[in-house]
Amino acid sequence: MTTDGPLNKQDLEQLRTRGYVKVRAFTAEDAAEMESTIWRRLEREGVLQDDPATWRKYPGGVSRSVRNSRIFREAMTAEFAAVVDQLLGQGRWHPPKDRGTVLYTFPQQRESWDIATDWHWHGNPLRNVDQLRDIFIFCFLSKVDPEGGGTVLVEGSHHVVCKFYSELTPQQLDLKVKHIKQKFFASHTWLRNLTNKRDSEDRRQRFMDKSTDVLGHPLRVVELTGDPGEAYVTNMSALHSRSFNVLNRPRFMTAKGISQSDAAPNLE
Ligand SMILES: O=C(O)CCC(=O)C(=O)O
Repeated sequence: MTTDGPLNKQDLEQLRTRGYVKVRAFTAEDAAEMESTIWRRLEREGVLQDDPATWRKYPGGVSRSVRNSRIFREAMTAEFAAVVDQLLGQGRWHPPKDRGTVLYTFPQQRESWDIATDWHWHGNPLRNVDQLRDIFIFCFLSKVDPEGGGTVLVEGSHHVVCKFYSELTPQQLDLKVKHIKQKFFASHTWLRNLTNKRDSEDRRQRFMDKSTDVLGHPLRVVELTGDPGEAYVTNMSALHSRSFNVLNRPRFMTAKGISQSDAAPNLE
């Protein structure tokens, strides 16, 4: 990671301490075209943009077909590529072959917005213990306002996940990831409550309105919100979860991991 690039010192410090930073990944026009591509796919399933009565998730998902479209393979600003160069090193990452999994949530009938309980991280946190090697990108295709279904993320959690992993014995590291995750969430009351489906009282106040010290790091849930084409570059070891959409328009985002390659850079 270098200060030579679009991210300034403050951005880099935020990514290091909190685990996320906002950048622009697509132009607003490309984001709109990506959203239209998703609607065209949904319309084949009878889910019509102009008719909220048809807005329901269909079991097949949309990712596979839209990811093959030109816009999903090509959209990326030069600034975004420069950000990834800055973080992972020029020549040390391959531009992904598409822009990732489509995340969409239609408005949900709920009394109020709340913090979900199914949290996870991606990849192998041991790779990110001493330096950032894996990033996970959340992009906004539609405008996503608070309580509009934007992914939620635990600020600071990459430190705790990486610390937990680095203290596991070789035998524990051999366990299935599912079991390691169970062990992790059982390791502190705050994490246990965050993921407890029966925990329902004042979750926003306890998990979002203030930080709590968990294993030496201040943790807090933040909601990712933004405008079409904006994106959060996050540490892949940061805890995140789907969220609820209690507004009246669908949320469309994409998620994609990018990893630093182990091979030496080829800058020719
Ligand atoms: O739907 C969401 O916002 C959550 C996405 C997510 O957890 C993931 O892509 O790993």
